[in-house]
Order: sequence, then C-alpha cells, then structure tokens
Amino acid sequence: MSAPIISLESLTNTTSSGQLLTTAKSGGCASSSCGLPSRPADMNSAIWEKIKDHPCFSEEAHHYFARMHVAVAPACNIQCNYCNRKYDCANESRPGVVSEKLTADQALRKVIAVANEVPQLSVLGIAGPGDACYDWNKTRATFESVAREIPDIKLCISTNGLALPEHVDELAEINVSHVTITINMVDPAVGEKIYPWIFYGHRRYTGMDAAKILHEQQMLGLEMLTERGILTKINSVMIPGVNDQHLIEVNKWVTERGAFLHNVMPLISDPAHGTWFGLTGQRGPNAFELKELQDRLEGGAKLMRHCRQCRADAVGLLGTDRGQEFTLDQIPLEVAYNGGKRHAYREVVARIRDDHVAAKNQAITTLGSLSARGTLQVAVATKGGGRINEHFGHAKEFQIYEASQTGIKFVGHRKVEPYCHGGWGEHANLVGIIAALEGIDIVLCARIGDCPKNKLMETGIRATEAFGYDYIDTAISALYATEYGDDLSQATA
Ligand code: CLF
Ligand code: SF4
Repeated sequence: MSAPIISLESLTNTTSSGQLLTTAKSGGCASSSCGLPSRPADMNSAIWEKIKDHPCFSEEAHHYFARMHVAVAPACNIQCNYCNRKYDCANESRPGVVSEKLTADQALRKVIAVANEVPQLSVLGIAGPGDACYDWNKTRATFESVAREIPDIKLCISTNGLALPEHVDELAEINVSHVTITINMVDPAVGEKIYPWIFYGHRRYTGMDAAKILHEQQMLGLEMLTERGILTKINSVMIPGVNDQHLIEVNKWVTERGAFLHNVMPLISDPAHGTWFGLTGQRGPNAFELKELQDRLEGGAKLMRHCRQCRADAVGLLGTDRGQEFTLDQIPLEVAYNGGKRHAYREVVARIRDDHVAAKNQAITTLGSLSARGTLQVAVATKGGGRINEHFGHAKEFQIYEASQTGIKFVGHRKVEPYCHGGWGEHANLVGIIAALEGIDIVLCARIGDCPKNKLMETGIRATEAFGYDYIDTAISALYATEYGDDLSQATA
C-alpha cells in the first residue's frame, strides 16, 4: 500500500490552522476528485446533516469527531437494579465511575476550555450523573449558555424517559437535536425485575405499577421526539435471563415509533459497585452473546455497535477519554472561546472524508469481486481517522471488524490494558490482551515488536504492521483477498 495521505496526528497535534490546511492540500485524492459524496446513498440529506459530525449517531463520524459530557444533573427519579447512586448513571456510563459535578457556569467554562483545545469536539452531551430530564433546570441552563457561546455545537441528552414528555417541547425550542432514551423493556412484567421503584407525580410507585408508568412515559416521549424530528437513540442494557430475549420485542416497538438507532449495551455487574444485580450475582453477557443478539436485531432500527459506555464527564474521541486533562482545577476562571482549531479541523475533515469513503467503496468492490466464501475476524489498533495508526503496545482497545465477501462490518471493540510501559513490555498485560482477542484471526497495527508478535502467533493470532497508516477498510479487503485467493503469509511476513 502507498504511504499515508494524511495522519490523525497532523490534524490534532498541530496548533496552527495553516499547518492543518497545508496537510490537507498535500493529500493525494482530493474530496471532490473522487466524485463520491461521504453521505451514504440510502440516507437523506437532512438526516445526514444531523449525524455527520455526531460520533455516537454515526459510526463513520466517530473516526473524526468527539463528544464531551458535563456532569450537571445529579438527581434521578427512578432506581435501576444495575445502579448505585454513589456512582454515575449506568444507563449511559460505565458503572462504578464518579464524575466531577458542575454548576451550569462551571460547565460553560469547561466546554469553552475543551472547545479551544480539542479540535474534534462537535457534541455536548448531558448524561447524568443522574437524569438530565429530571434535573431539568440545570440541563437547560447549561445548554442555553453553551449554545450562546458556541452556536455550532450539537446538543445531546440521555434520559431514562420518565420525565421526558414534559420537556420535549423545550428540548425542541433550545435545539437539542439528539436524545437517548434507555428502554430495557416494553412489558411491565419484565420491567419490575429491573426497576424496584420510580418517583413520579410527587409520589413513589413500586412493582408493576412503576414499570407500567415508566413504559408509557418512554413510549410517549419517543413518539413526541419523532414527531418533532429530533433524532433518537435507544439504549438497552442486556441482562441475561431478565431481558435478553425480550430486547427483540423492544427493538420492534422502538423501530415502529421512529427510533433512529438501537444501542444494546452489556450489563456490567461487579459486586464491588454495590448494585442490586452486582450483589445478587446477576451476570452480564459475554462479547459473543452480545454480538449474537445484535446480529439478530439487524433489520430494525440501525444498530450502534461502537458505544464505549462513557463517563458522565467524558471528553474526546470515543475510546480515548481526555476528561482528566480538563478537571475544573486546571481551567482558568476566565476563559474566552476561540474556534480557530475547530474550524480548521472541520475544513481538513471535509477534504479527506470523501477520500475515506472512496477507499471504503473500493474495498467493498474488491470483496464483491471474489468468488470465495468465508469470514475474517480482524482487530485494529487505531487512534482515529479510519486508519491503522496506533502501535500495538500503546492500544487501550482494539476495534473489531468482520470481513466477508459481502463487505466489512464494524462489530465492536475490546478494551485492554496497554502492553507497553515506558519502553518495555508488561507480560501480564499481554496475557490479558491475548485473552481479549479470542476468536480474532489477525491484528493490524502501526508497529509491533517481535516478542508480542510471536506470543500472539503461538495462540494462533497473526499480527502485522504491513498496513501501518493505511485505511482500515483498504487493508482488510487486501487481507481478505489474499486469504481467500492467495497466501496470507505474503501479507504478514
Ligand atoms: Fe453523550 Fe450519549 Fe449523546 Fe453520545 S455518549 S449523551 S449519545 S454525546 Fe455515545 Fe458514550 Fe455510548 Fe453514550 S459512546 S455511552 S452512546
Ligand atoms: Fe441510576 Fe441512571 Fe437508573 Fe437513575 S436512571 S437509577 S442514575 S442508572
């Protein structure tokens, strides 16, 4: 493969917009020259405008754009059996995490500080640490003040849905364009196993009554959002033996009511988190069970498979949380917005994005031209930009792709502890990485040493840096063609 046209580092580590633009101009295939729009052929332009820079609502956009959360909404009106109130809302966040709670003014300072430093920033989300609709005044005040300072940032919330209907009109009025509702059931008999109580209309409900009210509010809220053209994502926590089979029914209900995306998340159940499910031994699904269910749900609302179960104060590209760089104590009391880096970055992305899509289309054409059948499971180390641009030893996660003659599908990610520690390899972490890569045929990365490469090979997992900095799809299609046509050892030597 050819040398990289553009690297993510050149986009995000340079400080002057001039440098950014020079980098883009030096690229090989200019966006317009490919003659292909980055908008998918089966998507209308109004939807595309809404998702093209939202990293959660578009898998393609998550290679380029970042979200940040501000933890301004601590209060919650329900109890989920997978939640411990000492931690953030587990409907949208990795359980067991505590975020720095902010006032609306503090949140504004933080958003400006991040927007000045993180050019990929495109979305501000409020995902707790409680419920964004129940703790409405803080949510609204935050969105209004941020929108005044940074008008082009997209506004996004996550809610359990109970208080959603009463705020839908206000959400539309203040231009909240994306809403996530966590819907784990459409049958109150299932719901009462997940929700011990809710607080609604100034009183507490339990059992079937609680689950029935929650269900009705969630469906009403979803329908109201659809009517107003606000894009919706449904999060469902997959709880084996409780709602795993039932999520097929949930998928049907939400698809009928206009949900754009369905994100099935694995229950993370650790006794140390002190949740009801954690303490009573309720297990979460493994990666294979999750994928099997996701595959069965294909055909309804689009499926999200790239969720990272973020923190309620997450910052950055999905999978690379920079939140610790922007704690309140590191942000000046007075901070003014400067959109220079963000605008320069967007210009660069606009130029390279169609090139990326053209590469994807070429990869699909290559696969479609093969007569062979079979699948290839590929793990990729990447920092973003759709390229293989991370060293094996630095990777905190691997993106997983499944290649077949019909195309290349992103099927998820697997988190790992990085192998490399200041120049030397940590054997225990390599053992964990090998376990996390179970079922993978080949690992693609920018660099890998002989030691980890040989250890992987001993367990039947090949690894190569031969495609370093290439587009992921281009590399995988070439590998697949070699695997099912010629000799893969040529590619991995
Ligand atoms: Fe945040 Fe959620 Fe908006 Fe995204 S996260 S409120 S939709 S901006 Fe995204 Fe994070 Fe998954 Fe959420 S990866 S947990 S889906
Ligand atoms: Fe916890 Fe979120 Fe459920 Fe409230 S909605 S109980 S914060 S997981």
